[in-house]
Amino acid sequence: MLASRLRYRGNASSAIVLLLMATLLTSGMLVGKVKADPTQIRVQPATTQAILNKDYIVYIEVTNVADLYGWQFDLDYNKTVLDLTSASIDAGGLNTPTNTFASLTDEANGHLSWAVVTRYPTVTGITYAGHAIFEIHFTTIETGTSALHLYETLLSDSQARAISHTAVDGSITVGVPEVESSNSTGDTVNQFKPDDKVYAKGNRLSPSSSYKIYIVKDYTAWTKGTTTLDDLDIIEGPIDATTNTTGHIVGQPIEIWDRAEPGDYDIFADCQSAGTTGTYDTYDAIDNLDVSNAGFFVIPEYALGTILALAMCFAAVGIFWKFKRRNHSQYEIRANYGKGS
Ligand SMILES: [Ca+2]
Ligand SMILES: [Ca+2]
Repeated sequence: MLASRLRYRGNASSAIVLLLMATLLTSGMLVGKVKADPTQIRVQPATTQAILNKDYIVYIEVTNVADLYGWQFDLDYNKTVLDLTSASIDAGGLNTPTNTFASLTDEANGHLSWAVVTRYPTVTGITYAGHAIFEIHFTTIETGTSALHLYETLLSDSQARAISHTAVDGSITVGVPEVESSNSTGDTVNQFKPDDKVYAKGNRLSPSSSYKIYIVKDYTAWTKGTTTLDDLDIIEGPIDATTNTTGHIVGQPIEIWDRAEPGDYDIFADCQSAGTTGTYDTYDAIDNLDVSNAGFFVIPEYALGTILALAMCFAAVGIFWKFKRRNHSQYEIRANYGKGS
């Protein structure tokens, strides 16, 4: 009796829930909440932090699409930053067989234009949450940012109707190669004492490459493509170094000077695997701006003592003036108060 009543009540609550759901569905409340993700044609990954002289792949991806029968896009990239090495259709983005109607790769203008459609009428459209339809391989050849701009995009269904979508651009940013003075544990140091050992570490250098590293007297006119070893007063080097796949110096920090001498210096890392050897160019790194327009300096201890003494003198003078001004203003207040009464 109790069991059947419970069952009855259970059935009743189920019925109520169903009724509520039906009401919500017809009123559009539930339907409204289950928002379909937008259909996109997009660059993936959207942003890439890159180093010079390395290969990168970006995909053109279509997301949340139903009955996709054909696609089309144009893409612009910066040809001074990126060298296009290949462009190809990815399998699985459309039902096969397919016809390719446009396959333009215009490297002179940094431009791609492709259009592909499933071959009528043998197969139908394809539905998926996300799939790469295309892949592009670039080699990075200059520092800076290249937009990857998608436009003239078209997605169509098996009835030859346009599928509403948004196009999402991407970009590749190529960082500037760096070399930096450091101590033996790799901490950046820009001020050394005579006889100190000077070390160097690198970042975003051309990967899997050989470099020659020089310590030169502080040079203030570094100009890419113009400055050569002839312009520089070489103090130490060349020190041979190699880089790993991520653009760091193998075994860094590496010792570049076993006994530092007083002076202001720059570090020049000249890539031997790309660019022009002996000339400062985009594949090279310089350390030249950390302190007083030099990459590092070596200062005798007596000079350090002088600087400290001078700093203390200035501090003492500052305190004296502050004290004097405060006394003066107190005197003025007293004087004014005296006048007022
Ligand atoms: Ca060079
Ligand atoms: Ca430095």
